[in-house]
Amino acid sequence: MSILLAVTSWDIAPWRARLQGLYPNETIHALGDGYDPAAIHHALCWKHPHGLLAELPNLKSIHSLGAGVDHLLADPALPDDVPVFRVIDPNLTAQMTEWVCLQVLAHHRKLPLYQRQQRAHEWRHHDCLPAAKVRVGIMGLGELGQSAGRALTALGYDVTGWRRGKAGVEHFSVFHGPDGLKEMLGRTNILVSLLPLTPETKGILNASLFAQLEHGGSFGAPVLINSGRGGLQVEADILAALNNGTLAGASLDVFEQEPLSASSPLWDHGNVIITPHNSAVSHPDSVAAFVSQQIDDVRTGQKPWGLVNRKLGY
Ligand code: OXD
Repeated sequence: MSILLAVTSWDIAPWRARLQGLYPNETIHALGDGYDPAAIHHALCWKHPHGLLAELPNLKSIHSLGAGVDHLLADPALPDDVPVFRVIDPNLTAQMTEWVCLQVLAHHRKLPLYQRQQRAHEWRHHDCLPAAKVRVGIMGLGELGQSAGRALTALGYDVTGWRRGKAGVEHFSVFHGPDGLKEMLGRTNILVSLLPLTPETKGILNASLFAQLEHGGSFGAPVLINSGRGGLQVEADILAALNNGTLAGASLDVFEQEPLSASSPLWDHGNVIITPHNSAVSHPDSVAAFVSQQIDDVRTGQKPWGLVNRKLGY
């Protein structure tokens, strides 16, 4: 039985070392090693070459090494009969919660404006609403959205969330379905997107959605925060909305094309905060431990945590 690290764009050495420590009697293969395809039972993937998994005849499980699984489901030759698992890692969740809180606080407390004033050596105060009067709406209430919502609630924000289906109870009000989305957007000052990328959510962060956010209240124009996936957003619409005042600002960790082109006007927009898709980074220590539990569960016939519903796309 062997494990394959089907990983591109990351340094696999720490992953291999960590997994070897967890499975001292097994061979941990990586792309480019001369492995026997029939010996691979578990594939641990991050942006694997499409078609590769279909060539592993004895594959028992496919694991994403990140929270998102769109990189796996985009493979047209993904084997139909092999379960796909995603990572639910407290370390990833904590990082994402930190990033979302950082961005909400930055826009609420006008950090981009004060940074511009600092560069101009300008000492000027601007009024700021109390957190309880700032309405944060979270689209996507998986592990990441729920955790961010709880932390923002603890900071005193007026938090609501939206999910597609009805299930689940949170520490804050939850809307669901298309009508619920409309309702939540209409009362949202700061929109946080933590949605997965699916055919249904592609391009959902667009001009028509921005127009439905709350405008004209005491917060002023709304703010967009997206650390879900770049494919959720229409960047031309974000720029237009920033330029015509439909949006007051944005924090973006993900982009339609990554890395973001050096010529994108988003870099230079005064109220846009850009991070290079690192709001939550998979660390081998915690993620390998989580995935090894999934592998052990598959091997012993248990139901591992994190099974992906391929129809829903997450
Ligand atoms: C993830 C990511 O899916 O980092 O975890 O994008």
